[in-house]
Amino acid sequence: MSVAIEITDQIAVVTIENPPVNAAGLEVRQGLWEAVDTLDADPQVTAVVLACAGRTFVAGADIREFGKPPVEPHLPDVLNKIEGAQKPWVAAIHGTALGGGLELAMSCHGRVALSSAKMGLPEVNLGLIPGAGGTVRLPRLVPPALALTLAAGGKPIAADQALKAGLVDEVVAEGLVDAARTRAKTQALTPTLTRDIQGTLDEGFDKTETGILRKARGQKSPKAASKAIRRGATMEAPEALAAERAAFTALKQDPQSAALRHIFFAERAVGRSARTKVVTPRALAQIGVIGGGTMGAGIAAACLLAGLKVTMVERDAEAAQAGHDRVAGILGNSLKRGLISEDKHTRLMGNFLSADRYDALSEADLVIEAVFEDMGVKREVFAKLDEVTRPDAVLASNTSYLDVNEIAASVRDPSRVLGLHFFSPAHIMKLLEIVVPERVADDVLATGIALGKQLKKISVLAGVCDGFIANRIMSAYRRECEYMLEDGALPHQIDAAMEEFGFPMGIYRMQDLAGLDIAWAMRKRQAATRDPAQRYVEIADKLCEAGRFGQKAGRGWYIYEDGKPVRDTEVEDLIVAESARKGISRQSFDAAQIMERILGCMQREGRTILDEGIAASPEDIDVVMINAFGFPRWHGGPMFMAQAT
Ligand code: T1G
Ligand code: NAD
Repeated sequence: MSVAIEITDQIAVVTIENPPVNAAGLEVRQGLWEAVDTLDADPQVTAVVLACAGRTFVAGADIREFGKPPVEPHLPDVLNKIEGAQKPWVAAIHGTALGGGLELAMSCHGRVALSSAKMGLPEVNLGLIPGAGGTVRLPRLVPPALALTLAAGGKPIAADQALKAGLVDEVVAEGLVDAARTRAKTQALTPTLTRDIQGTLDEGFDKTETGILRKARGQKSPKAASKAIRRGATMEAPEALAAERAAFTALKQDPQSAALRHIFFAERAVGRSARTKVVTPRALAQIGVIGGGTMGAGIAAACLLAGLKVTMVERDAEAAQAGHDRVAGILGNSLKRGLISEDKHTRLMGNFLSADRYDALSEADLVIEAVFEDMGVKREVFAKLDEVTRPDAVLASNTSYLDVNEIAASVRDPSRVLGLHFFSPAHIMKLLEIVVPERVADDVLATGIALGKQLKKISVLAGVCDGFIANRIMSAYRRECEYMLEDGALPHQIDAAMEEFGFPMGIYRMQDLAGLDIAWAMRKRQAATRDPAQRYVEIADKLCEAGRFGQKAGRGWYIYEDGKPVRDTEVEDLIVAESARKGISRQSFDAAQIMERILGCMQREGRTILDEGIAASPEDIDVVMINAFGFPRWHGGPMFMAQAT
């Protein structure tokens, strides 16, 4: 770690080097504090450039320090010292200037950014608000509504947007430090805090705030950030700074921030295996995808968007064309939404081939099977792949529930088979369960992990069992909810309790959206081997027998009137009748009782999964539940909640 100073032509360049993201840890703060004194005292120095080594400008305060007592110099004090320096400081921004990093840049007197740079205030994603003057300096550089979007929305903006808004003074395509040196020579010594507010808290501000707070659901920090920006844009700077610090300190103690910091690090800790530390992954340039249905198309699109070449193989020419069109639709949508440029779209489609012959896979490095959820079909597909693919090609199944060991047994060399369980839609959902069969080779496992990284997924390793981690826990709490229906609750009460807890959608709305027939088919498949001693609720089967397959059928757990779910007395009468048929006297449930039973069930199943070695750590389970089913991040996950109580 270092804060180095190099002086040429009376301009000092202060360079922070604190890999991997130049977090503003204690040594960085000390180095900057001393640099201000040193350079103020040096008569040879007329101005200062603040730059960072490595891949990015300061990406924030060092989050790892938050659990410990704060040590001086505190970041706000360092930033005030820079702002009060006797010589102008110009920040040279590249990479991602985030949180305390952007606050640091705003305490400088000028800012130059590389055109590829991004900047933002993501503290709300950690349950915090900016704590080093960001909510007071920002409205003095950009219009308050944009300041609100940055501080309460938590998403970064690009350099050109920052330039337009006044957050940076100049954007260059290259020669960042030289441009900053040139600007420093004439930079005015105007402290940001003395600048005028860049606009009023007008109707646009209120509309922006309403939109952001609606999305916040149960999370506290967006509202706190909005209040802080209001103060920053209306109060005298000293009072606003003091209020910001108080609000930041309070949030840092709040359980929501502890939960969000837990999941921040958990998502970066998962997807690693001691077995793959010293092995080299196999090649990953040519991907094969078998099946161009919902998942196959999504997986193919995800691989194409990551720059990989993809050959899709379907049953026949017609299905191959249908699969091709699904992929073209996904990439066309990305183009329409401006996520990819025209020429990138052309290039990606040029990397894609859809065929109805398996020998099109003779050069594939890794093939992902996404055909019907039927062991017979999958075994046939793998037997064909065994014939046509290179012996070193990795073979993966996207199965949701089936035994990957059994699938691996369909090929001569099972060590090249693993599970890669994507979630729908596969090109959007970040979670990837990497299912580890008994005989998989270390470098095959490493190849699966490498693919997850290349697709920018959050990968979690799972052992082989029915449903791996996500669907196994989902099956458990789906059962628990059905027990509650028989015991006295109604679908809308359970959904309301889950949504009040912070889930984007209750379990019955979710089932209606996904379709009840998939789970029905699975229950019928499992019927023969179901433990007769286990309580079984027939309500969902009865809905399916009545053709109530969910929103696509216009009715499921709810009736759908112009797309909106409405309670259905027919369903509620059916539920009451089932309780009576089972001799259960129905009881009432409040939201707390409902969530207690759901969380308790998730935690019990999670502990069993850990005991069986299906998941490596409680963090793996929290990461899965948050990224597969929208478990509210600000609660940290079911296992985090269990250890917090
Ligand atoms: N502090 C400590 N470690 C950090 C860190 C941080 N701020 N940001 C990243 N890391 C680690 C991360 O754990 C991982 O470690 C490695 O760096 C690479 O990260 C006062 C109080 C910058 C966009 O919220 O968004 O400033 O796993 O895998 O995908 O108002 O990291 O390698 O051991 O994510 O290229 C505000 C959080 C803090 C930014 C890079 N700042 N970081 O993404 O790499 S609060 C943030 C990110 C604050 C002030 C307040 C991303 C990234 P390891 P990575 P990446
Ligand atoms: P789907 O029915 O939409 O697509 C399956 C495709 O496989 C069809 O296009 C079919 O033509 C093709 N196919 C069947 N037999 C084939 C063969 N022998 N060779 C080539 N192509 C063949 O199914 P889906 O929803 O995409 O699911 C595919 C797999 O992914 C299943 O194992 C499923 O459990 C799993 N999965 C599904 C989801 C989901 O939400 N749909 C999520 C995760 C995993």
